[in-house]
Amino acid sequence: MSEVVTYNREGAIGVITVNYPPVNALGHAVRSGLVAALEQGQKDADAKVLLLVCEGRTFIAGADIREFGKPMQEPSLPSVINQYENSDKPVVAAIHGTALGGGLETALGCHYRVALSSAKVGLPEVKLGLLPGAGGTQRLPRLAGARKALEMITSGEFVGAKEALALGIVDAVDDGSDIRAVGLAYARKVAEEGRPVRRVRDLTDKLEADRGSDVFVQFRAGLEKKARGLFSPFKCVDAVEAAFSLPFEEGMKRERELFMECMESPQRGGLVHSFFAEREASKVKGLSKDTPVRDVNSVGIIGAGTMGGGIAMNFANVGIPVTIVEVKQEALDKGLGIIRKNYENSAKKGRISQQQVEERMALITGSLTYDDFRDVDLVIEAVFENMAIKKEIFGKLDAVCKPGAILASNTSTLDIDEIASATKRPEDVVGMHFFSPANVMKLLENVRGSKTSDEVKATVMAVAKRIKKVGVMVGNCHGFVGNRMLHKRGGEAMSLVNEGATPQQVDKVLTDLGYPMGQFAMSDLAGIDVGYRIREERRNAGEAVEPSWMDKLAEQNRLGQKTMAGVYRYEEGSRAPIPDPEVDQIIADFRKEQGITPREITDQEILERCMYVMINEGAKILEEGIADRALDIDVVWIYGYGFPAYRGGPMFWADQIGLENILGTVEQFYDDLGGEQWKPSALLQKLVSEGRTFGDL
Ligand code: 3H9
Repeated sequence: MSEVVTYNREGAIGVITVNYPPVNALGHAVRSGLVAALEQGQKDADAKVLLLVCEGRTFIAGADIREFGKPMQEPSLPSVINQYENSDKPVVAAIHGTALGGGLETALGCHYRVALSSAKVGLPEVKLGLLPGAGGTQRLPRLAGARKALEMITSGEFVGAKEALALGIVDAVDDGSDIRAVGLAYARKVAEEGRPVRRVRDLTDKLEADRGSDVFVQFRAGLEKKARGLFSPFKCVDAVEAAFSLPFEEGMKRERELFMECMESPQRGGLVHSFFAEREASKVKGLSKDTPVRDVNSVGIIGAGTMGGGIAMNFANVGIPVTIVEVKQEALDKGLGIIRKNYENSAKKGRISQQQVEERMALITGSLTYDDFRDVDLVIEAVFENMAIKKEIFGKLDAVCKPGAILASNTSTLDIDEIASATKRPEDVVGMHFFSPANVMKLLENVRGSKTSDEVKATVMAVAKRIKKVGVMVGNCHGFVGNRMLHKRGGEAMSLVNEGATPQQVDKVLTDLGYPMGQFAMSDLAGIDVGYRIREERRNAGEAVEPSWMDKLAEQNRLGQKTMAGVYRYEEGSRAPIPDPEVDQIIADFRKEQGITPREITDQEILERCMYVMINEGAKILEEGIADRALDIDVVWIYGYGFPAYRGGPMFWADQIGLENILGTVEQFYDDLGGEQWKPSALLQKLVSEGRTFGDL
């Protein structure tokens, strides 16, 4: 008998227990154990009803993702589930935690389902570039109808037990907490009432009701917008449609074919990498699991601007009180007003209730004095990028804050060590770099200074989790990981236009790759003055910074979306960038002024210059230990800049292109164009000479 699946009998109930931490995933041992335990239950003459239940924190959370891409070992999951459905003794699945993917499919193969009210169910395969491949696309519509099945399968979102009950996905919900007891009680009821086996595959009423409806056409049309560039959501619709157009067995075959197409798609590889990268990133290299974590039960924020306000919302959203300090009452009132407006908008969209708006607002207090930071556990400074001001602020914080308070800066570029030097407690100083809009973007780039203590590092990573962000720990350098790479891409994009490309051409290459917006649309969003100020500062510091047509935009007060004109122009009430002939003229004049004869630039050159410059910089970032692993860089780009998760992040993408190809092109650009950014990274050269990849590091 398998150790991970056991069989025992309790009265008339044969109990099949899965115990495969952490999430009871359906690895080979579990699949074969399930078959063996079922056989035992079938043979056990005293077992009238069988119960499938799991130990630990959850019911089966899906197929074992670590087995993907390896040869499949029998028994396959569809065949295991088939055997459960074919059982002539009723089988009850008792669900706690999350029944996901293959886990929910296993439960759907059972004849009855009972769930704790705290449980959730879902088919999240689409988030891994797959579709439910063990009958989910055929059985779920038989219980929940076409629309709900399509919604769940194409979005991958979970539904709570009560909703699952209303939809017919589970048969009973129990408020108890002991799943074994709840399952046994339900199974006894099934036995006592002599309920028959009820096979989902034989149910037809929901199929009849939806057959011939235009719901599939509607869904495909909706996905054209929502799932741009993605492969598997469309295959999910095809598979669900097969439940309506084909008999069960044929539908299962169709599901299998479509599942295999998804399995072989490169998007599956990228999305699975992203899944594990996100989880690995939370484990900081060199930081012991047992590192103590400080309590963070109150937070102070300096600055009620866009960043400060957005940061405050993250804490209020999870019930942590926040004090925001501003210099002037007017700025404070304005900032608090914007926060309220954001919450009210969420309430209007039905995302939160009006009561939640009030509860969250009640957690946010405005103040004009640092004295109110006396008792807070964490302060985050979010004022504009100026070292002298930041140092002055940190000096004041050092004087006011209690011992053990964490002093964090939301700087996106500046030296954390220099900021820390303004205090007598550099071990408590750390960077917490949020991405705009801070209440929406998932990334939290935590920056360690040279003296930041392990306890503080562990705490800010824990804070990220608590406020539902994806935390990545990075080292201290200009721009850290994300902006350091972005600045290289920005410089290259600007030069490409100097040389002959149009901004729209550059942006299109990037959006075709899967970014939600291109470099220049992003500059308009962030403000053209931001980059201009940085270039001016560098020029004033004596650096040789190329002149640019973008300087001209700033000088003409074309500052981006906020002035309705930047690289593009904008119309009232819309954020859609519109190409502007005035900008074409500015660019043409600039080229003339600089004596540049524009040349034809191919999309391939744009792709290589914008992306390879980032990869080369990413390799330097790894070389210098600013990022610990290539996957940390991937996570920064996926969650901070919308790099398409289905491409796995820029470093994973580079491995797919082939590092040898990339190095060859980087060397060529270094010869042709020069510039520090094209100097090949020593790590990239080393990996190529050893035939290794970033993923091997
Ligand atoms: C599928 O089922 C295909 C079928 O339709 C067809 C087959 C033919 N496998 O997220 P956490 C690990 S596709 C292997 O930190 P939480 C995870 O890596 C699958 N490992 O915890 C981590 O490991 P570590 C459909 C898995 O409480 C640990 O478990 N299912 C799997 O925040 C804890 O994870 C899904 O897509 C897995 N399936 O969230 C569900 N799942 O400790 C994916 C987790 O070494 N999983 N691990 O870092 C989740 O959504 C969340 O993990 C879950 C728990 C909600 C379950």
